[in-house]
Formats: sequence, structure tokens, C-alpha cells
Amino acid sequence: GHKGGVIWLTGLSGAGKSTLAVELEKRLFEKGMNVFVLDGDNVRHGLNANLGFSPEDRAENIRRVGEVSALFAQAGAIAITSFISPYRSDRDRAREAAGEAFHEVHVAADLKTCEERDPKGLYKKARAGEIKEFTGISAPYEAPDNPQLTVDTSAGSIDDCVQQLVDYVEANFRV
Ligand code: GGZ
Repeated sequence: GHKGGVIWLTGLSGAGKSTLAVELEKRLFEKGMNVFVLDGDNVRHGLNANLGFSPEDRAENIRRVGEVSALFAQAGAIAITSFISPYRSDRDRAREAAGEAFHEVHVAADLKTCEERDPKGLYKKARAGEIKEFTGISAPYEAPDNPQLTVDTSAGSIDDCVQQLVDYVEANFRV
């Protein structure tokens, strides 16, 4: 079997967090693991529908996701969270909620790569001033100092990065 825990993905918009989260979920599910992705799509429209992107709202977004993912871990499931989570202090609080079960993963594509990808055209809008407080452009991103794992989607393929994550889970979640 496996332990419960939190795989906390952090990185810029366009770094590939959601793609990696969904692919990792699929791979772990196929191994019979109890796994669930928390991301903007299923959290920011419901639980956190009242929150925007000010520093205070991001802090509250990450606080709630931290608490919810800790509950998943307590239930014996693996929560994969996919949020920019740009502030170190907010991520540290999420770590405190889950304790030993918290595994921080830096999805480390550099800003230039993310801006070139710009899958939703958000960087372009941010540069034009149409989106305020956009991470990397007009709001900060504080990279983790000591992540449990770093995957760089600008250096390796998505498949390579997913495999690194699967290997990490196999090494750290098996009981
Ligand atoms: C950053 C924003 C913003 C601003 C909307 N800054 O690439 P996406 O579109 O799909 O992912 C981004 C998502 C970020 O939400 P998070 O909940 O992950 O942010 S945080 O952890 O900081 O609370 C982006 C979109 O929402 N988006 N406005 N101003 N990203």
C-alpha cells in the first residue's frame, strides 16, 4: 500500500503544473493508488470562488488548499496540488498543516519559456496592463529554497518530468 500525503507543485503560470498533475494522477491511479488533483479548475470555481489574485487573496487561497490537502493526507490519499503559490510564507503554512506528509515540488520553467508558451495569452495581456498583479510580470514569484524535488519542463520533456515524479512517489510513499 501507500501513505497519504501532499505533492505540492509550485511554479509560474505556463510552467506545466496542471499538465504534470493530471499525468501524474493518471500514472498513480493506474498503480491502484488513491490520488486526487486539487487545482484552480476545481477549487477556484467552488471553495475559493470569492478569492482573486491580491497577495491577501492568494494567501487565503493557499491556506484553504493547504488545510484541505492535509485532510486528504490524513484520509490516506495522495493530494496533488497545482497552484502557483508564489509566496514562500504561504507555502510554509501549507507545510505546517500537513507536516511530514508535505512534499514540495518546484516546477521550474523560467519566465522566458513560460511567456513564450503563453498558452492562454495571459502574459500578453499582463504586459499590456490588461491583467493586474500577474505573477512574474507585475507580481512576485518566490522560488522554493529547499524543495524535495525540482522538475524543469524547459529542460526535459513532460514525459521525463512525470517519470521523475512517479519515481519520487514510489520511493517516498510506499509502505
Ligand atoms: C497569476 C493568474 C492571474 C494573476 C489569473 N496572476 O495559467 P493559468 O491562468 O491557468 O494559471 C493561473 C491561475 C493561477 O491561480 P492560482 O490559484 O494557481 O494562483 S495562486 O496560487 O497565486 O493563488 C492563470 C490564472 O489563474 N490567473 N489572474 N494575476 N495567475
